[in-house]
Amino acid sequence: MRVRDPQQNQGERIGDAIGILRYCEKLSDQLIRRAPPAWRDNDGAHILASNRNESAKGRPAGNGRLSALDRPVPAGVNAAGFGSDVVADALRATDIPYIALNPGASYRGLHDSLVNYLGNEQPQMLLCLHEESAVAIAHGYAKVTGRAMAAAVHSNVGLMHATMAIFNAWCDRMPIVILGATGPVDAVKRRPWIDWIHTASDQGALIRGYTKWDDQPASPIAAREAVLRANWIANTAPRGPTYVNLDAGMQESKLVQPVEPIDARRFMPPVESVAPPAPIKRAADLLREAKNPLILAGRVSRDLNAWNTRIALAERLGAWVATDLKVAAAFPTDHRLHVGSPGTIGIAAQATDAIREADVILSFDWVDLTGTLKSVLGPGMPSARIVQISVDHHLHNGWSMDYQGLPPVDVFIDCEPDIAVPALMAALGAGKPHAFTPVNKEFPKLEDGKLTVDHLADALRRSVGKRPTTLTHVSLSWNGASWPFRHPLDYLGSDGGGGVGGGPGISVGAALALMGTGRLPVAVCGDGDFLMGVTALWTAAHYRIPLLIVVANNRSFFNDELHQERMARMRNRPVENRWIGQRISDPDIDLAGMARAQGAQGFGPVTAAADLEPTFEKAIAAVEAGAVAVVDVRVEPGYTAAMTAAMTRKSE
Ligand SMILES: Cc1ncc(C[n+]2csc(CCOP(=O)(O)OP(=O)(O)O)c2C)c(N)n1
Ligand SMILES: [Mg+2]
Repeated sequence: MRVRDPQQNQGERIGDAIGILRYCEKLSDQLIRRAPPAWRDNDGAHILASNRNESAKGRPAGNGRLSALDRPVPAGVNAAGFGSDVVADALRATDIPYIALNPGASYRGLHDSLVNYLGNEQPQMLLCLHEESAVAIAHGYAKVTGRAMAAAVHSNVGLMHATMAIFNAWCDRMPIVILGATGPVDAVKRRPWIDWIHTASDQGALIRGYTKWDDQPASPIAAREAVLRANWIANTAPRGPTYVNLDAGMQESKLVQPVEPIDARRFMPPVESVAPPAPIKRAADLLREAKNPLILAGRVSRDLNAWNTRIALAERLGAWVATDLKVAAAFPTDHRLHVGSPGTIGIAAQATDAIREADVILSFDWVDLTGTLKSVLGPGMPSARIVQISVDHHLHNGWSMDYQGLPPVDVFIDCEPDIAVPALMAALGAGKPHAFTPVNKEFPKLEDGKLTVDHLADALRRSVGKRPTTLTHVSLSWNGASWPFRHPLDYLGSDGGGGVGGGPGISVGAALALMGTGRLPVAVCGDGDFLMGVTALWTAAHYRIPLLIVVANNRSFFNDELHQERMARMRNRPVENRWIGQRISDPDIDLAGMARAQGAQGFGPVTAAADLEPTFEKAIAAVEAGAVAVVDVRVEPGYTAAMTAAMTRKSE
């Protein structure tokens, strides 16, 4: 017998098993017959094309360079023999190329199936040093592809480690299929002590408030269905993480009879939503008459066509457009219609004016519409008519308030913005497009003799030059004015849930998805963020995933220094104590050394602005040669004025 090879055609596959084995093989054939076509082309167009509900072209598949790593010796297993083999087959049927994991005995059955039954291919394991980075990597992968990757975590404790990353992905509306496990549900089968502490009667309760769906299937057939459903639900808008908890007893049980084959595709039908015609017409009527329309461009896809249609709509309407660093690039930030520059917290002054003056506000699933309107207009009813395009309400639950305040809305369009925008264009009908040309927006002024985050950004931008670059993450100190976004993959948004420590893992996952696209993945992390998630680097180094991480190292959890300053001012206490319990110095941490220790290349600390460009150039060369590179830049503490003002507001 030969080990199954997912790349072989059905006809070529070996079928020398007999009897029951042959029957099981048929099942597996059904499940894996869709050997994914090459996902990538040279210019990366695969991820620019619509990446949902599409033909197999848009589907992610494994990367050739990675699949040469961690090869198992052939195990000679050709047929599903155990419960976990059926789960593995189902996972392969989803076309998910990778499963990021930290191991655990609770899923040793599945682990064996992935290695010795599937041959560690499709999905290929990505070993992680912490469950938080396993989930963050899947999160970052989804940010680029729009599709779920898998992550596997150990029972109870592994899931506990993973929770913050799951919450981040949930708030970011990113799909992930998470597989977990529990000690045998049947107490008779539990080993003393360890199986008991790692069994919970309702493990899913740990994460039910911030996952779309979870299940604990009791049989291999039920587990197969659960995996397919988890993938289907995670990838259907509004997207989010799902969780399947695999009973160790079920995984390790021998199949007593063959499992009936199914056509897995029929259990994951593409959910195609359409723009509702009546609200689209009402919105078009409002927008046609608007004197000062404003678009708040929030959660949208990485699709280039959709990006171009958004630009066409804004130009057709002559509408101002605001964007947000909490989410990925939604509109060219140096387009003349783009107001101000995007921020994570707080709105640029120009965007504030546009909100005040707007008579119609068109929201493309803006993350916090209520909060944004209130922060500018105060608590009263806004006089502008409001059109909200969103499917987010389908996800809201009573546990997490990440849905934000309930906005006043005049026309509600219940579909994704990508679908509504072309329909709006059609409903608006012919009209003279407003002729606008891109403008040169000013970059932040750099203060002599200092090394600030603006200096870092300026030198990084120059060093990157014309290379297509994806900012996979930015620090809280980042100034949106320092880096224009001109393409949907130029920026991937923030961590979603405000969970510090997500930056490195998310960036590794994004870099994985960008491999082979010709794009340079660059993360800018705060030192606090970097230190909390730093072991994600080892996974990138081991799997040869090129990535540049620049640490905006102010040697502090500086965000909270501002909060302590605020407290001190409000209470008339000494402001100079704000650093205590915040500063990460004495000793200063050797961040480049932490990178080198994990097989990455470390540069710095850079302490003079003049050294930035030469150092970045070396680091970029290393990344282009396939390395993970980290540059430690010692920046002065400080945030943008808008961010500082929004953060330190009086809260009574
Ligand atoms: C898991 C987690 N712990 C704590 C916080 C509170 N917090 C918000 S920002 C921040 C500081 C982050 O430090 P760093 O990444 O260095 O960015 P800086 O503010 O220094 O620019 C902290 C501790 C959080 N959001 N998430
Ligand atoms: Mg810091």
